[in-house]
Amino acid sequence: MVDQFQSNIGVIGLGYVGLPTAIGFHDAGFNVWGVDVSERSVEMILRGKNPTGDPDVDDIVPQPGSDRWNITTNTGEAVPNCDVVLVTVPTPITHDLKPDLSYVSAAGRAVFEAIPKGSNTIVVLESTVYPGVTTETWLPIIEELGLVIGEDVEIAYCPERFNPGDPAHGVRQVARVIGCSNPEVGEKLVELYSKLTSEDVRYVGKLEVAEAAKVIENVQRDINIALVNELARIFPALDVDVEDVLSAAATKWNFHRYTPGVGVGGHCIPVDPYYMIQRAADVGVPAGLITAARAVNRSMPSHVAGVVTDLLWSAGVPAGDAKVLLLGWSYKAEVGDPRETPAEPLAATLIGKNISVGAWDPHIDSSLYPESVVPVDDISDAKGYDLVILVTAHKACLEIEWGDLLSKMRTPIVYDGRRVLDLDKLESMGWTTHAVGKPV
Ligand code: SAJ
Repeated sequence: MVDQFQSNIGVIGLGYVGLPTAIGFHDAGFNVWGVDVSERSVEMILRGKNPTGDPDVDDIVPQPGSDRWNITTNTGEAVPNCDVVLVTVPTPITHDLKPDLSYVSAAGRAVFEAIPKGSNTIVVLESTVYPGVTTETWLPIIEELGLVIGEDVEIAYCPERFNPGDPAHGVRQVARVIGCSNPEVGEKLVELYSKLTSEDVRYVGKLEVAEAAKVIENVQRDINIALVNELARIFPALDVDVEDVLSAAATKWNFHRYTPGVGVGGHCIPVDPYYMIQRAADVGVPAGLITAARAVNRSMPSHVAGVVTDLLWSAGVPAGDAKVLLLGWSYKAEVGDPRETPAEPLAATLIGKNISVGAWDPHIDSSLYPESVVPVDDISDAKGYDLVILVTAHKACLEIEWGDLLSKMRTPIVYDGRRVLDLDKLESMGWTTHAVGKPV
């Protein structure tokens, strides 16, 4: 039975993390108050529909009728009903690659303004930030509103660890860490989150420890991917396929296998390192490795565009007349999410070289493509292309009718930007094949 103290949970922000979190607590027996600024999202959720791009959420949205499922655009209506409020709002970066904390600040203010005096409501930030953000952003608002920590409100940090498009790592299957200056509150939150996930949940001390843990999880991933991307540029020059080298190295028990690609996209991996870089800069400590890894990963789309351009010229395709088709636009397989997708700079670089670019991605609505990209709604309509780049390893991309596409190509060149295609099989069909990290 759910602990009476913590039976009312608020979730602010019902996106790819907040909605599954709200559903998870609802399924665990809690009264849930979900809030989102988007009328469209609220309306869809109230109809039992999934407004996020993650297909894993499609069939778990509670159907209308549950009296424990309250969805609204009004934070002020929801918060007074809640013992604990979780904030799962975006933490993007600005155009000059600085952390954008405006959503954290706005959501915090809306929550704190609605907290009843004396309720000691626990407010937990889940969004990815850098160490110090929760207190630096929220304490001034709490003080301005005359709220007292320990009487009216407590704040804590519990990073979301959710892997879109990966049903094995949903909110109910991932370990969690909780940071809070008040150990008693920390332990209460351990008890609460232990009702959401079957994995390990632990109190790790002050907020900054939990904030830092989350950021470095993604920094480490970005650096690891940058290593294989850098090797994917070195080994072809040595006439060696990087994938052969990585597979050989991966026979060692503690070699972590990553895969080179056309780039690193999404709202986590290419974003979070900038939070760490910013924080290091704030305290005057160099973050050279983290910065260099970002530069390597950000350079991949233009690197691939350069290789592809050379392939077109050496195949005799006249400059200014070439047509390239991108298979996949989303940043990651099996999700429909264009945020920070490497497809965008890849297409822009090719178009900048007077190459016409078409894109086909069954997970992405054509309205999301940039103006300069020609949407291909049905892959069987793709004809007259000189080169196809596999950008996103969607199952649908791997399973297209490669023979049919081949028959419609002007020049039958395929470039595997994710190292997932059976290049020998494609060669046997008549394709000329190339791939990231493979000698030309
Ligand atoms: N990528 C590569 N090579 C790799 C792995 C990924 O190029 O070996 C690219 C992907 O194509 C994609 C980008 O990196 O463009 C990010 O891929 P990702 O698998 O890391 O996917 P994300 O961004 O959804 O990361 C999520 C994150 N989860 C949370 O933030 C809760 C991240 O922390 C997880 O580590 C990651 O899932 C995961 O474990 O898969």
